[in-house]
Amino acid sequence: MAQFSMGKSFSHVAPSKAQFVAKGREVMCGGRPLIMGVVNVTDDSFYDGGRYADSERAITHAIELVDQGADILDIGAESTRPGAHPVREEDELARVVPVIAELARRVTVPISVDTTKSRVAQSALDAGASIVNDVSALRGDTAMASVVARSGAGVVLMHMQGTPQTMQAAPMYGEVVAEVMQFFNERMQAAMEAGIAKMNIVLDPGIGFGKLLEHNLELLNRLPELTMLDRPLLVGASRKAFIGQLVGRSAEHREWGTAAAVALAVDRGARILRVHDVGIMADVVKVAAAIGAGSPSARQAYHA
Ligand code: HH2
Repeated sequence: MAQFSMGKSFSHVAPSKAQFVAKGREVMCGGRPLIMGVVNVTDDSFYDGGRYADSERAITHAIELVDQGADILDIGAESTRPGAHPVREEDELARVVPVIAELARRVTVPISVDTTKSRVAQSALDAGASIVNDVSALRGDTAMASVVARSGAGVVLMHMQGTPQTMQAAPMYGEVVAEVMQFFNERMQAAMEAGIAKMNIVLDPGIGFGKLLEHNLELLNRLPELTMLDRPLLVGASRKAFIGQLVGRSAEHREWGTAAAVALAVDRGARILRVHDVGIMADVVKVAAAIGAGSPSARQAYHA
């Protein structure tokens, strides 16, 4: 059994009222946490690889997710699962841009592109996306920061130790929460120096990205400490391997484990939940957020 160095217990977290803006549109400012629905236009994603690799199916699925309650759609064409093979830029463009262009005509929710490549991000933004979800936090492509800055897009800066090819080989931290916090500080600074406004930034501890079970649990447990930077926190725990390690089930059967992670992440201050199962998790978020809003300090912030 792993030894967990769980953090201190926390007093209830008041919902953040940090504003998140993408291409001039307010995506969030207080209120209940948002659901980001995952659409993988890939054949090798760890859970749904191959299901929506075809653009028609990806579009239909994305529209279903909006009907089920997605507040944001996250469209990606390159798997980041441990050991995934990089996708060539031309292939990523060909998969993701037509899907985003069609969705931009058919849905009103903000569209995010899950990519580390600046040309893919630029084309996705031109096609109607308004958020760049960059799991490399602007480190993968030197032109990414200026693409985001010029467009005024929202950007997700995610923590990852290593790269998807290497990250699960031997993740190591002295103090995982402090290291993620320091990373957030550095990447926010770099983003702002490149001309990205603070209100365009969302931070993400990168559950499963170069982390062992105990690191993922400690980050989720101590999420309130990561809210100190006054930026909305995104958490992507959906069906990930750490849940499988706890419940002994394949990715197909991790929805209940995901529900527990989503509920507790909401209670600890997560503001955007990136999930595959939008319908179920929308209910989980509503109930968890409403219970959280029952404490006096939270109620004040929630209803302000
Ligand atoms: N997780 C995945 C992909 N992108 N982006 C952010 N910001 N946070 C995450 O936790 C995150 C992410 C992995 O999930 P999925 O997209 O379903 O799998 P794959 O990378 O295999 O396509």
